[in-house]
Amino acid sequence: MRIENASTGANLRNNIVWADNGYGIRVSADPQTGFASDNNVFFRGLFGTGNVGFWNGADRGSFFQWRAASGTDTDSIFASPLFVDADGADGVLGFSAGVSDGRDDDFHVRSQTGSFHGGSLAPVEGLSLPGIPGRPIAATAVLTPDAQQSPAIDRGDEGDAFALEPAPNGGFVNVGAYGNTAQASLSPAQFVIVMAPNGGESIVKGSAFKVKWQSNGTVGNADLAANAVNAGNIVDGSVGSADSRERRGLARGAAGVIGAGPRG
Ligand SMILES: [Ca+2]
Ligand SMILES: [Ca+2]
Ligand SMILES: [Ca+2]
Repeated sequence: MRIENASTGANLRNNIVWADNGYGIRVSADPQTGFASDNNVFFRGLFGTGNVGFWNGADRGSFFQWRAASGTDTDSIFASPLFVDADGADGVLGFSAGVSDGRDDDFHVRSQTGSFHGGSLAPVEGLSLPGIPGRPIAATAVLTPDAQQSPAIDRGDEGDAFALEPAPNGGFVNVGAYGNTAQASLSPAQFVIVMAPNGGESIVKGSAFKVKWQSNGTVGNADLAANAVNAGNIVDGSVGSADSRERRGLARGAAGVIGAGPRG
């Protein structure tokens, strides 16, 4: 994504941003006014030269560099979105002249509850004859449970619409192209997703910070636990009610990882 030409107020939410080369988000210096970005899933391949972002005239290669420089994406993560099959059965990503029109590329995200393999929101070309194009037809979607669970499911902004997603939709919009559509991947009956902090943040010792999660299907309070890499605990006040999705922690150690789950 390129933000440029003195545009203001750009707000990027609920996107899967995968850049093996070039930039995931490239913000030139003049349009930073009002720029906002959050609830995204970033990724890049191991062997690419891609940068997560470009900010203030410099490459921000890693997600942590991007987040620290831009001050955005506190509720975003860096993880494989676990597409069903991004390059499809033929192993070719996108259109390849004379080989494939790219319809086999499947950007639904994997769900153990089920995802819509092979479906598409746009029509594809039906049976054609030499010189005679086929009619537009709908690709057939087959609801299929996957072995893995994509981190994009229910990670979207809590204020964004999700009602077009089929049940069970988790009560939150999915990140990616199929969020809030009839082909959104299905949610588990019960889940807790820790939105922030989710690893890699720098938090000044003694300062307060926000612990935020999104959950559905849980009853009662949530238990928050902290595992400090260095000495000391990272969270003070570990219990919040289930419908309060934000609590404040107090940083005591130098670094740590927050986990949360429904109270057993
Ligand atoms: Ca393909
Ligand atoms: Ca493939
Ligand atoms: Ca959802």
